[in-house]
Amino acid sequence: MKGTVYEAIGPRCLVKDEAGQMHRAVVRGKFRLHRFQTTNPVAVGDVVHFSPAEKRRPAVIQQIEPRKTFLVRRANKLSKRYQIIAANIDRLFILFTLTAPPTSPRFVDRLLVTAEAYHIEPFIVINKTDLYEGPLLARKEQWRRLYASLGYPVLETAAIRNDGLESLREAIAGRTNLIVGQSGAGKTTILNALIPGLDLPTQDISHYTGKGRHTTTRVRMYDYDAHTRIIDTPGIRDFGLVGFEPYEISHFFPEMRPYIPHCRFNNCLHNTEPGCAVRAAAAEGKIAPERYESYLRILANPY
Ligand SMILES: Nc1nc2c(ncn2[C@@H]2O[C@H](COP(=O)(O)OP(=O)(O)O)[C@@H](O)[C@H]2O)c(=O)[nH]1
Ligand SMILES: [Mg+2]
Ligand SMILES: [Zn+2]
Repeated sequence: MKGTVYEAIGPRCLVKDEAGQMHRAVVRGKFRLHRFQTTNPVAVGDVVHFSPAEKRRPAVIQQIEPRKTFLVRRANKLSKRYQIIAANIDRLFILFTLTAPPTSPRFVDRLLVTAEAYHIEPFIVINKTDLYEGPLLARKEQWRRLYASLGYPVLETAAIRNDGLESLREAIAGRTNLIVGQSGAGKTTILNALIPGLDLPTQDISHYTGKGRHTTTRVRMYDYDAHTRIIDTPGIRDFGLVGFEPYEISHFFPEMRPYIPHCRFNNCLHNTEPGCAVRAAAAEGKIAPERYESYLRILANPY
């Protein structure tokens, strides 16, 4: 039988078959799908082939289809192994708030780069628009213009008042979507507003402890409608860039691409190299200083 993984904890997972029936299933043996080592054999979003349960035996996963896209993070700080967080994601919705809490633009850029690297379509969702007045409203406009100028769709929502949800509904339709944002940005509020009856508790525990980055988290996929799915990643703040060389990172900044061929060295890191066209463009204001700053930080620390 064929199905899609909705929840995965180690080798155990919940699989929905093509008729909509849920199955508890286990993975036996090893599947190697990537150049790097992974800690989890199956991930939410995986398309799998399995043999159905028999008497006392659970369903067994026999094959995992190659992942069209995936997101990873390092299993822990020192590890060379990686955890696949979710697979076959079409769109990444990055929540951005200017207050309560202010979202770090570095965080947003890291996620945009990850989306570019793994061929997932990113959307910026500016949430809590009900709170923006005066200088905050002006800053919100600046960020909106910057992200739009890079070619990213920007949506604006006040999830608490159900404002702007229509454009969000249109953007998720027919796809597998993942919503990510800093703790407190309104991820859960948006999920609850989109899916009536879901009733997830708002305010992550991680919000209070400041932890939760590498703690056990339950990634779970929810059906929005028959063709649309939303993946929740509670406690996961950001993802790692795995499988890329340092000189490749600038290619994930769309505004840098036109300048890269004009650098003196073709493996230029756009840092201190002489004859760097990207650094020159940043100095001339053709690349936003905030974005160049994010680039240097990601270069120094890709995780
Ligand atoms: N003012 C305002 N508050 C919001 C909005 N969306 C969410 N919140 C509040 O922000 C807090 C954190 O929301 P939550 O959904 O738990 O954030 P999460 O940590 O990203 O899942 C809660 O108190 C929500 O009621 C919004 O659009 N406007
Ligand atoms: Mg939450
Ligand atoms: Zn350069």
